[in-house]
Amino acid sequence: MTATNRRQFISSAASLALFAKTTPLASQRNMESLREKLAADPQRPRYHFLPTANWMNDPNGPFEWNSEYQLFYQYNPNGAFWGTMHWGHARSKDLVHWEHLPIALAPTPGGPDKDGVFSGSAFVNQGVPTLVYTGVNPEVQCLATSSDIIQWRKFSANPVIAGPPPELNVTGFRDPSVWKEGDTWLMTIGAGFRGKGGAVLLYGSQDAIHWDYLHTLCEGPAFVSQPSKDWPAGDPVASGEMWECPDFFPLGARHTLMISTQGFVFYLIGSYRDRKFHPEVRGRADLGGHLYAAKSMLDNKGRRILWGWIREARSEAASRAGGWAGVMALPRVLTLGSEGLLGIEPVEELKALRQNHQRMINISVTPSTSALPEHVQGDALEILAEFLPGDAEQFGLRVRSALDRSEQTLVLWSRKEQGLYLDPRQSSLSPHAQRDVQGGQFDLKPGEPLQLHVFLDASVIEVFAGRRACLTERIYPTRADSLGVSPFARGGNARLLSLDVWEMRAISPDRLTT
Ligand code: DQQ
Repeated sequence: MTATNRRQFISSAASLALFAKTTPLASQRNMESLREKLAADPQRPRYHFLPTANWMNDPNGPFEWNSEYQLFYQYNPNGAFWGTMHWGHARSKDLVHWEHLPIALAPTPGGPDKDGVFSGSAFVNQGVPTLVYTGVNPEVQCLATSSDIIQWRKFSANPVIAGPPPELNVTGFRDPSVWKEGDTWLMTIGAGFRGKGGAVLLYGSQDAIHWDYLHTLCEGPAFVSQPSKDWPAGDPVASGEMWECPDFFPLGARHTLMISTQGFVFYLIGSYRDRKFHPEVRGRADLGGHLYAAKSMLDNKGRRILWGWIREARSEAASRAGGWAGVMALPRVLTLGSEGLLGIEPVEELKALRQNHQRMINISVTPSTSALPEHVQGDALEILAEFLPGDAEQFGLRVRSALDRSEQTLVLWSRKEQGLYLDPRQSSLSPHAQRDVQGGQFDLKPGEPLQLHVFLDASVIEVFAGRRACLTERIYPTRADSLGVSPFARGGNARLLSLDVWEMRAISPDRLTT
């Protein structure tokens, strides 16, 4: 038994013993059968973070404490559906392996968060780890502190902000984020105005308890004309009149604002003067259709790390039947990229999971190419591919492909659109799976190879392209042989300069169920 396995065994044995002592026999049996089901579920990722069971959505308050990454998340302990929002909690020494911790925050009956502990952030005030979050009905901002990072005590005078400035008439008032400038604490809160668009409200404080409204940090109209279909029409989030989970931070010599609205995550890069943000460029932080509520942190190595919630793209009935919903995206390092746009790459710590490397070079890819010289397959893979476009109209990788191609997913670049896409139309035979093509603009400069960095993990696919774009999606292949990887080209020939494939080790023996 390796040291890691031994540690995992001891910690799961200890939690089993505690579980056995404190839980009635009938629910122990239910839990054990759920645990077995989850551990054997082929759709459940093996190296992405996710809770032991049930529903997860937004990442909340990521920060480093005692050299450990603390990750909180919106969590419903009552099942694999949205509702009764709590803050789940986990920590990691390496951004890859996780230890589940007790629920950090739960609604307090009769309190300002009685109907849900919604999203927020973490900050350290005079050495004390502090969480700031939204209580709902009505939306108000609250604080909680901890002396051991595990037990969180809510501030006795919550809420610290009892509502938006009444004259503003906002569409929403949630998802606070706090930082310090000189002696002044600042807080952003997501909001918006009907008929105008989204907004980020800025508050200031000297003690992080008494807050004054200053002004809007930034406002803006809808980002896209076609929002995600998953938000009901008329909802201010769907129309872009409510910006959720604003995240504002310096990046290189500029400032960046991340916003979740209309079903997508957008970034704005610009300048910050007199406590006002002036955006100059903007883009999609992810070209897929299922990454949302992204939230960043600065780690001790000085890296700006982005977390995001990967939503399900299957029916609620399928999630409920599965017993779990929602996955945390792999941590991504943000940089100020060339031409002032966002640079985005997976953290290098993920390399620790690589095993069984295969490498192939210089392969001509034509419309009749259907396989690689070596057999490559898997549903937990890291793939690094570099293509020269040649004269192909479209080219890329076919993944999770069944032997008879009845299931397959395409990652492709299209010359006509100068775009990067994921085509999941044949990804699954299940009637419960959404299968919309997702993607967006991705220009290749003349002579520039397309670098695709793909992570496959059961129902998750994350594609990083050229260190400056990312596309995250969910796919639900049903067939046991839907594992194949091969290149393809249409309307001409491309060249696969190199292909590196690693199998990825699981981060726990039971798909993080322990
Ligand atoms: N999710 C939270 C809200 C936030 C939304 C509730 C974004 O605080 O606005 O679970 O996904």
